[in-house]
Amino acid sequence: MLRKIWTLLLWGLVFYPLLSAKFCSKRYVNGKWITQGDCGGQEKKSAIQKELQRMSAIQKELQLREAIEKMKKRIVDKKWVIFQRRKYGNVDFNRGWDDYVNGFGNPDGDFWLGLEALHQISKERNTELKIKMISRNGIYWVVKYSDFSIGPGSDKYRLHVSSGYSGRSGNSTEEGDGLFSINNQQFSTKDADNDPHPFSNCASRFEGGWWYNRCGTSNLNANFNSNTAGQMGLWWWSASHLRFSEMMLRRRF
Ligand SMILES: [Ca+2]
Repeated sequence: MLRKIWTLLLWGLVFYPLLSAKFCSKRYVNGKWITQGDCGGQEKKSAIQKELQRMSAIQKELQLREAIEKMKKRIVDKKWVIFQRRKYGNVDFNRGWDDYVNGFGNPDGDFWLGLEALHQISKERNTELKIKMISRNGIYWVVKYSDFSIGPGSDKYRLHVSSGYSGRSGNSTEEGDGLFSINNQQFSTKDADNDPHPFSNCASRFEGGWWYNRCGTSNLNANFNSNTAGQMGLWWWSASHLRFSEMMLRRRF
């Protein structure tokens, strides 16, 4: 009999925490959270989860800062500095203003360097722009603007490109000055509509921050994986659903 009681007690010790954890619940009563059961395990788990997310965000931030430092050196050395890449489609570009200002993504993969860094690098107005693209049909082409700079945050990082545009693809669909209609426009994101379209927030409509007009002739920050009817994915002039883009700048003198 005594042995049976001991056995029951032992099983109780094993199962009680499991059962009570299983029945952990929280209710909001009269302005307070009431906890029922043992929620300690779950809280600990979510704290660890949060800490891991924080560490991963810090790591990404450091990678980006490191990339910016390297790029500053490349700028001094008059080498090309890549500031935007779309290749894998695994980074979300449908982001808010702060992300576009500070940069996001992985500098070895898909990323956006950040508007503030772009402004700092180009503010002396002696930088040129080159963009490499691959269409959905696999056609590769390059466009160049001999003058490229980004205005300050107080002017919403306005785009300035020269008229000295040159393209090279050998295909009329891709040929075209994709920045023509958005030159001298401010930057817009889904939460900061600075485009002149009176009825639309172009950044929300095309799922990515960009310099828009009404709405424009290009967007290399649009939804890479878009296959919704009416959406064009990454587009340049009359070519839509591009499979690759790399935007880069270089000091001219
Ligand atoms: Ca608008």
